[in-house]
Amino acid sequence: MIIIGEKINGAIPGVKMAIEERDKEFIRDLAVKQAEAGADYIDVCAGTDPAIEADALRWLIEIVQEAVTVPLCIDSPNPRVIEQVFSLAKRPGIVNSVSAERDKYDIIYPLIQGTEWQVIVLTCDNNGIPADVKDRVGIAKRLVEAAGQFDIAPDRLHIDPLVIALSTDNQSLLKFIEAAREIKKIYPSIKITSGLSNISFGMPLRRVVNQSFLTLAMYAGMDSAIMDPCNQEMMAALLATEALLGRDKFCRKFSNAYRKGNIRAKKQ
Ligand code: THG
Repeated sequence: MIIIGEKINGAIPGVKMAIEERDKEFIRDLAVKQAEAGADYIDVCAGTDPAIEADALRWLIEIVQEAVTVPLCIDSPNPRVIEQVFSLAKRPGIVNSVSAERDKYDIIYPLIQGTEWQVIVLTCDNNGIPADVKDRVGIAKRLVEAAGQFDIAPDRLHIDPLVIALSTDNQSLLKFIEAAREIKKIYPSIKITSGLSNISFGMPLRRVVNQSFLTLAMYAGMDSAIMDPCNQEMMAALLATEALLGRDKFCRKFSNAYRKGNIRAKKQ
């Protein structure tokens, strides 16, 4: 599993305040902790105020790169902002994200053409997330074909089929799985990604629901997750699932993470 650490996000109140106060230590600490916990990429999202977003993102990117060598996942709904900060990145990472809104991929695809950058592709358009699996697969196809025009191969794409809250659609996970399988059937080398917390919106015991989602989604072929790597129970579930799926020889990764104190369960 590819782990994209989600903790540096201006939507989280503590991070929002740290950005406003330009509290370097707070951000550095989040970068270091996520790297130590096993993040493969560090998501940086400044929040949505367009007036300050680019400046804040520049500041975040500099701090993260000073603190760790883990590559970035640059997270903004505004492709013009991504364009402005892109050249600051010292090593290829992931752009988060494009969707079927043409003005987005028209900017992002040329930006990463001829590089090793990857990109997250949301299967939504101006009308939002389609309820229907067929429509989501259709959007994915359109965006993969468009990427091909810029020599961006499917193995550089993470398709995010955008999970709807289970409390609004009781078929939500089943649709996610069906979309993932359909898309992988067409493009076997493509990656499927997802955030882990949308599924449980409006439910109690969200962590349990998120964890169960992770396990089932991994079994269905999810390759990467935008998640909190410092959540030791979630990481335990992730590594246990990897081992159970035969991807952890002699359960070495699981044992090492336990020894390092990176994973735990509430009660043994
Ligand atoms: N898909 C894509 N990008 C995304 C999302 C997605 N970016 C934003 C979001 N969804 C993922 N990021 C977050 C960031 C923080 C939290 C949830 C999603 C959050 N964090 C809690 C905190 O830090 O306080 C802790 C959560 C925990 O312990 O598990 O709530 O879906 N492409």
